[in-house]
Amino acid sequence: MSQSMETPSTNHTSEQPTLPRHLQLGLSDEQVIAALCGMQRAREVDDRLWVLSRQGKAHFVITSAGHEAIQFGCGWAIRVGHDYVVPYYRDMALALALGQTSLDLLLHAMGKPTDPASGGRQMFGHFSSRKLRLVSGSSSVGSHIVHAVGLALAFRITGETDIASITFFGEGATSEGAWHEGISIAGVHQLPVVFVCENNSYAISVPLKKEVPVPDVATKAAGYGMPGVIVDGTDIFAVYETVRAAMKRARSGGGPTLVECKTHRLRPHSNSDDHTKYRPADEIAAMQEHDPIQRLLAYVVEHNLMTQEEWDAARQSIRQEVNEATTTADRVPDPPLESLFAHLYGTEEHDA
Ligand SMILES: Cc1ncc(C[n+]2csc(CCOP(=O)(O)OP(=O)(O)O)c2C)c(N)n1
Ligand SMILES: [Mg+2]
Repeated sequence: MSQSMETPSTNHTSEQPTLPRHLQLGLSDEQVIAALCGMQRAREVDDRLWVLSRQGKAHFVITSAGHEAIQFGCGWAIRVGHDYVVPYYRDMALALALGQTSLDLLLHAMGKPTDPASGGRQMFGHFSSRKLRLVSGSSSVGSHIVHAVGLALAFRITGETDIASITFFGEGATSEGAWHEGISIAGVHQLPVVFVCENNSYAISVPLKKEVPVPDVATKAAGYGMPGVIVDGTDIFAVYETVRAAMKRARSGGGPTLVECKTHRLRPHSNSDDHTKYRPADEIAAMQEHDPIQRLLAYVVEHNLMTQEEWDAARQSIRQEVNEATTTADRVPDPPLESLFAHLYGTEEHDA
């Protein structure tokens, strides 16, 4: 190896060693470790849900595997309990990043009356918390975009400043009517809202080329009067840097931004799907190389934030926590039959 190749990485203008990426972004070692553990917790809950589905205990499973860096990177950029967050069904890791727990998610998945999202009323994936300003979405793809834009319009009408809403969706949603209607209004009024597209190249079995007419969703932004930015969605730091700037811009009256985070859906769309029927085996194998958890782990080990042994112990304790949460959630009695029509529009209780 030549002398020059052995020289440690330097900043050539000042000759100072280059600061690690997280310190450049103002993130502490502890924040990075917490995000890595949170992403692993999301993956562990995800794994558990597939098992519970096989056991007939979780009726619906929708995976966040492969999207964790996007959701935790955005979690850093959101002022929790202040900004409004309008997620979509794939945002389980985001719910954890904002402060929900493994138990909250398991109660939700198992339809228990103590489910904090909806008291067991909603299909899994409708994350919700008043305290976290996490707004329950609708199952109809793209329809929640108008909710996020409506919130931003409400801030404008009521004169609330230094606040933004942020909404999440897949690239398939950008072909829905509600998406166009919502993002148009945001552009027309330059509202304080950030649009985060989690582009995993598939809408269930439909590949990108058949659902989106352009290679990059971000280019659509130009037609709605806002900037569009493309980010590597497996790089938590790139996501944070971009979304932090977009949120700052929105909160300070600069208008909306469309951020496209490119990633991979590492698993089938849901427990009703088998992606081996439409994805080539080599594509499925190759995308495992782009696992965002492995990417952040490599960074953490490289910068001596954690040793491999510490990581192994952390993983063990996360699994233990998810095991305990599963047992706790499983022991909660199911809602009584008499409550079947509770909280439904048009019922006596609701009308009273
Ligand atoms: C209006 C509407 N059409 C179809 C569906 C069925 N559906 C649920 S998720 C989904 C795929 C959406 O893909 P994308 O927006 O790329 O998000 P991803 O699931 O890939 O994260 C479809 C077609 C639906 N829920 N609502
Ligand atoms: Mg998609």
